[in-house]
Amino acid sequence: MLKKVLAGVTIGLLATSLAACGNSDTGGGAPADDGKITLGFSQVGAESGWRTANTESIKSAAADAGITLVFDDAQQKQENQIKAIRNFIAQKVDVIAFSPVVESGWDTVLKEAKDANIPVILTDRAVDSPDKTLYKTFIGSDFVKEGRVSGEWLVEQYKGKTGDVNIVELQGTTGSAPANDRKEGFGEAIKADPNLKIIASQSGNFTRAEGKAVMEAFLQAHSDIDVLFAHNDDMGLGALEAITAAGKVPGTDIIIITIDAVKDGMQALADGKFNFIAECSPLLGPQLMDLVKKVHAGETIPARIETEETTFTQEQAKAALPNRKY
Ligand code: GYE
Repeated sequence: MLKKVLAGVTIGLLATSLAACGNSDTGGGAPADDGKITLGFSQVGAESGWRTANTESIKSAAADAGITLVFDDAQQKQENQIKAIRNFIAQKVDVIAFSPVVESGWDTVLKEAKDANIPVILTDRAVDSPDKTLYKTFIGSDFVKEGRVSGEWLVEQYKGKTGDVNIVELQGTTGSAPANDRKEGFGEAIKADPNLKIIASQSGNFTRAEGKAVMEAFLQAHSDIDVLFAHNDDMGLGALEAITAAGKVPGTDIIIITIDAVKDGMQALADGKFNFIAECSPLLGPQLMDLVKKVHAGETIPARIETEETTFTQEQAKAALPNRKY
């Protein structure tokens, strides 16, 4: 029985290699496929305006580039992302890209992709794997810089003034690269003025609902909040509701700094409710598709590709708002 099966397998293999020979004679070379690249993309979720714009950018850029996209929404759960990546490996996609919800815990699944010879591109968020050969490149923002420019702006506002400045911080998703890095950059920058003190810091998971709930708790615990630093616009927008409900005027009684610069955030800034936004661009799709093609063709690419970004004051937001696409 076993012999028969083995014989069958051998014949099957022979037939395949003969077919492959035939292909190369006609200039085809590789095993038959439709010539299209299939990209498996595991998205974090749909937690913010930034994320929605990022998903749209990736989907439309894939369509424009003629790349077949297998898209998975992990709903902010690492276990879902690991499952999605394993599915991509089983489906034998050509390239895997993903935006890791948190930084740690990826080595095993990335090793599986590497063993299957499927290149991986990190999009938007980084991983802390010491083995840099587990992925081809990282494309996204310098989150430390975003935190730093936010802190530097604040230091400027209080230059020459005396008295404590009480800051509350709404952190992004616990353990995510943008939360870790923005906290670090901001914390470093405000060291320049010893009056600036973070009196409370908690995660609002990058969502409006959690931003609002955590800000309510901050306001109940502290009557003397001067500044809110929110790691994204959405948490800042949620916090606006809590601040207004507490009888305070956002942008005046409490200075508000956020990150992203999505349309709703820019509107709040132009309306005087926010005071400063550090931009983080979600429009990574076209660049990602370009990299997918290069990686698939075996071309060497830079290990890290950073997005160019700016910052906005209230006046700059008013000027930029009419042309804001997302
Ligand atoms: O700032 C936030 C989103 O990873 C840069 O994730 C991204 C962040 C973005 O939920 O709004």
